[in-house]
Amino acid sequence: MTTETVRLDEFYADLARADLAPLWNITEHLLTPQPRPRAVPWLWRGDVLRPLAERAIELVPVERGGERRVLSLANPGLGGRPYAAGTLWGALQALGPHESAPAHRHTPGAIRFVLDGRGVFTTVDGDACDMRPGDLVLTPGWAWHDHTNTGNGPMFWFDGLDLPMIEALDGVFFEEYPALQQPQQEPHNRSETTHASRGSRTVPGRSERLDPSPSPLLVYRREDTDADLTRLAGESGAAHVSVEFVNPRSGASVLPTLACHMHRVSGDGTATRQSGNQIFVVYQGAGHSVIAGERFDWAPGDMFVVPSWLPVSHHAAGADLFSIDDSPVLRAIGIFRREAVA
Ligand code: 1HN
Repeated sequence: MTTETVRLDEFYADLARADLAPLWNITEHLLTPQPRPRAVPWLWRGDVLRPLAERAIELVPVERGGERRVLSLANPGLGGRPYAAGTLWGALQALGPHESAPAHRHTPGAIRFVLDGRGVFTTVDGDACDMRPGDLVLTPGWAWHDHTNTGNGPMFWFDGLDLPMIEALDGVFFEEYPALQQPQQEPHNRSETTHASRGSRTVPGRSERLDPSPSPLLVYRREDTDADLTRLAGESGAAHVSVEFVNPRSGASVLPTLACHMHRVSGDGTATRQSGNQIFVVYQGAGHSVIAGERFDWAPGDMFVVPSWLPVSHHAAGADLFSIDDSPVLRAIGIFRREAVA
């Protein structure tokens, strides 16, 4: 060996001993020309999810410790982690008749999009928010929350959380409420009474505003969303119309980390891509989406993931899709990109 090689070998050994990694030898791709999400495009069928959630109701109680009866969407690209995408948690939650899920709070923020059933309310910092199919209910980060099913049937909803982002920031805190349930204020739906009429609940397309505070309005009703989409589709005549649910006070996304949209697809949509991840939940109607050239057929109750920067287009004769994405975080740091793809 030449002295040069010996000196170099010694140098690399000394670097490793000093817990240093020379950038010129790092083989994993750090600065990729474009996002390279490890999560893959994936669809979970409602007719697979639902019977499994029903079996969970029969077999698994909702208790302290487990806290929730939740089937998390585990993206096959993420090596067994319980995340739908690198930055997003998505899941189906089930609550049986006369059950409650214990009160707790955590720094990750959550949204619920109700799929089926009646009789559940989620109490958020004392405000009991009644849940009906098609409603969006918020539990902002660090708000106490518990779910109560007063009905005679099971209830099912989609849970979306920013948990993977908060975990990446090493910012997860969790606390149990001292009792199983919080006291509930009467009447229910106080946030709605106070805030629903004080500003718009949705905006066409996507909000450009930013707000570090979550929306004080905690419930967005299906009837209002439906009316907004119907009006927008009538005015624009477009095949695909979308509204974003917004904070009526600031016009920003509902949570500082998560944007929620409802899309009405009638016809063939055009392909777009955006930085950051998206989860879609089919509320009504059947159709299909093409993600990076791969076709995913869907029906009500299906959930699918569009990882960062992959082109997606939606196609249906008439369908409503709910979605969450992490765009408020990318926008807050000035790196959000969205474009049409030919
Ligand atoms: C959580 O608290 C809920 O409150 C749902 O319903 C899903 C997933 C991960 C961590 C906490 C809920 C969750 C969660």
